[in-house]
Amino acid sequence: MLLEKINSPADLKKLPLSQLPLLAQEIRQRIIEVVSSSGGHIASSLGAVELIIALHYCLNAPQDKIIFDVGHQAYAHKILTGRNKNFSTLRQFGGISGFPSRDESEYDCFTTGHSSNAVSLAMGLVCARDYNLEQYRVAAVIGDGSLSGGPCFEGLNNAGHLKKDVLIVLNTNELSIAPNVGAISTYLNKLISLPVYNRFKASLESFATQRLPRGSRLVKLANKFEEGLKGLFVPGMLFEELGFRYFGPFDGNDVELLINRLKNILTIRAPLLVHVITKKGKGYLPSENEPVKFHGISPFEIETGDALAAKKIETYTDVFGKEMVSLGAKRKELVAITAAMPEGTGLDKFRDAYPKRFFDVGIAEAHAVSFAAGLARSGLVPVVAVYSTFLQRAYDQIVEDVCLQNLAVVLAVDRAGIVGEDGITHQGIFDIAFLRHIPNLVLMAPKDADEFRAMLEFALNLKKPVAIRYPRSACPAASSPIPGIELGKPEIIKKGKDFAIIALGSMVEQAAQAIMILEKSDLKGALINARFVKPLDKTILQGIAREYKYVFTIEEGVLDAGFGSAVEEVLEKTVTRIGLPSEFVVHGKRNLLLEKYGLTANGIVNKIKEVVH
Ligand SMILES: Cc1ncc(C[n+]2csc(CCOP(=O)(O)OP(=O)(O)O)c2C)c(N)n1
Repeated sequence: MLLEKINSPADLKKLPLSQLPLLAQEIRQRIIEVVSSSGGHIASSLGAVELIIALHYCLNAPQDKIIFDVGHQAYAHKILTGRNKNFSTLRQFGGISGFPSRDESEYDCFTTGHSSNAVSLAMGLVCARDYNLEQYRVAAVIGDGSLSGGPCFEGLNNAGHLKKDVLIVLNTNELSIAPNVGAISTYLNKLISLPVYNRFKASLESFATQRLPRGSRLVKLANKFEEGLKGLFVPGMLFEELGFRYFGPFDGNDVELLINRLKNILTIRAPLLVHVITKKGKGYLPSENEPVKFHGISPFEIETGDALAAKKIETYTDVFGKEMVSLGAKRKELVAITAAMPEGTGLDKFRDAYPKRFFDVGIAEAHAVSFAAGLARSGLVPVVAVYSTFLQRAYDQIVEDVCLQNLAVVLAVDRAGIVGEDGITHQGIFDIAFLRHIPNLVLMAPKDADEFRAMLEFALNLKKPVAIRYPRSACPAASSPIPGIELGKPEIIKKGKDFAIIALGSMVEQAAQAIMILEKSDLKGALINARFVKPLDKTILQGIAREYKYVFTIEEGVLDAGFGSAVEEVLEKTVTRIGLPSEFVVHGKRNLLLEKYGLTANGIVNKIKEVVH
């Protein structure tokens, strides 16, 4: 095994070029084996193996910096930079992170997970390097999906203007998670399929390889000639116009070719954009055939690619996806928006049922929210489904374009709370804190499927900005007959004597179990389902505070500026708040992390026993 001998890029460089395709195969095998049991971003990582080998072969990391946009494609980078042995702990608590992590390795310049920021990060490094008169190369690797995100264009715009030595590698595979959408994607496809340029390229290549002596200066000149001339052939030359020297498109799964090209290109010190085409899921048939399913996957059987998960449970996302379809049938004004996550958010069903009322705007959360404001301003009722962590990108648009205008936009905030294995960059734990202070916005959280459906209907009728947050978890099926939802009013599920718990959304079920456990120790608790974070019904809350000596709040989010704080503000007195500390929460199974932070029935029992005398 070649891989066994490689603990750093220096070891990699000891291998001759001719052995690198075999190494790529071994890395693929390792990725498939590990991800089949840990789950993870297999398709993107398989596609980028040769590209990562080539970059480490030609650059000198960690002195040279390589930044992976999102970072979900960087498994080969982890394997080549001393983490092969531990790679089997991928995404497990205490194990290797699924994304680049500064805590994990000096080869990871940034802890990443959100897309479209690599060019900006690179430009910051480059300017600091030049200011400090240091000498190293900086490379940013970005996918064609991530290129569609606004921050990437801001970075490119700045890079072309600064004219500094930086390498941007654009990895095109025609997919984001779902097939790419948007004008830029169409442009890139044109670029890679342009017949005149490709014919020219092919004839130049055969001239160089067949008529000229191998490795001669003339071959090198021919390469340079091709690189120089193609500007005349490639239409638009968007990147050249932006101030980059554009090279490609190259076959990004041909490691020898890539290294030869990169070596040449890296002799130039300028804003460089190297465009490679890779096959998402390369080398593992099930993921080549179904790259969308294999973008991010839970454990699977290697032979078939079938998921190992026992039985399918209905998640909050499933409930949302189905309910959007039935609401769509009743309401012609309902439209749905996703930022490149139709499957993840469950909106794929709405897309299939009502294609004209569905918008996938690409990885562009900020745009999605302003776009929704435009739709709402014209009388449509948009639902923007977005993961809590990615909604962070759209804070200003929520404030200015939706809430300030008091427009009827519904934000379906999925993955709110602990998301589990995707880890530190993906936990949806800040949304309560960054939403609950915005005027006009109503913020809710359902405890089960029936209530979720009722909340959606309520939100669509409200004609105001509404956010509904729900977790990445199984959704309890149904409540006893649901009392109608009234703005700001909680649901009193159970009366008690010794204490009261006001629980939010996903935590209602845990709180109910905790109360049952405590009854065995003769402690009788009341259970209140908050339903709303904002507004809160002051009279009802004050009544609860009068009736019970001990009041607890519980939420799946950070405590700072969270739901419990909101209750305290309304009551103007302190309660015992249970939730997450204000810290970044690492990767691990959701249940394990909930347990760690005391957000399980037992955790709640312990806390209540500590406080109630
Ligand atoms: C701000 C943000 N929105 C959404 C995502 C979710 N996401 C992760 S990877 C990805 C697709 C990236 O596509 P591309 O850059 O083409 O990489 P590929 O997976 O195709 O290699 C998306 C939408 C994210 N990581 N960050």
